[in-house]
Amino acid sequence: MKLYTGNLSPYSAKVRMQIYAMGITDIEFDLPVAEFFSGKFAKRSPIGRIPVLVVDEGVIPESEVIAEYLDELYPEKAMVGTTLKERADVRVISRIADVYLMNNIFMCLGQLMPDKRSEAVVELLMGQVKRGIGALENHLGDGDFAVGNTLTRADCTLVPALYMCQGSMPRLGVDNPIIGTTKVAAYWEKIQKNEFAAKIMAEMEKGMQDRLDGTEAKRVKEAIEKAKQQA
Ligand SMILES: N[C@@H](CCC(=O)N[C@@H](CS)C(=O)NCC(=O)O)C(=O)O
Repeated sequence: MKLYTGNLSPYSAKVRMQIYAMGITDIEFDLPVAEFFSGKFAKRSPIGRIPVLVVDEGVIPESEVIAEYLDELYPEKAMVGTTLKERADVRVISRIADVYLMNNIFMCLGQLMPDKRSEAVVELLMGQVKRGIGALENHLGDGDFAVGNTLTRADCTLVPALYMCQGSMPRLGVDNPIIGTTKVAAYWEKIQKNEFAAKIMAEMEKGMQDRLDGTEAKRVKEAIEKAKQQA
């Protein structure tokens, strides 16, 4: 199997965290750089976004669907909890992180440049994130992890989402909404010490560093030139 993934992509980081935590070693990580950065990735996967899992029968897009596929492929290592209610809780928290946090922050990233920013867009989307953080505050349990006392898919989705709340929202001129919460703040402090959480956060940091210092741009330019020569 192959996972099309990028260091900086929070949706990819979520799937990588699950792969590391499940101890899956037969998935190669790759990204067709020229295609992805020139808007031609839809040739590989019609949704045109990463992550994408490539399996023998074809491609599987959407991080949440890939996460469930991996759980079903390796049921003995599945990360969705044990009891029916626990499994529902994992799905609810994963959806809060994905739909209400990550998606809204991600859509707002086009507003990062203060001189080109639409404050109305920022207000709309960041308002949704703050509401999502409120929902998370009400749904987090009292155990060591997001749901109960074991690492689940809920943690894999929450880590990149909270990482973005902390890192990206201040860059949009909005306070980090984790500050001022009780359960979310305590959870966030604790989960960052988990080895798999720490690993994907380091990868996202590296992706950000590559973007800021021009390494990514250089890699993209070289890949596009190579693709042109091969065409
Ligand atoms: N709902 C999707 C979102 C994936 C997504 O938006 N990925 C971003 C990178 S983090 C992407 O590929 N963006 C490229 C684009 O929008 O063209 C998922 O959960 O996998």
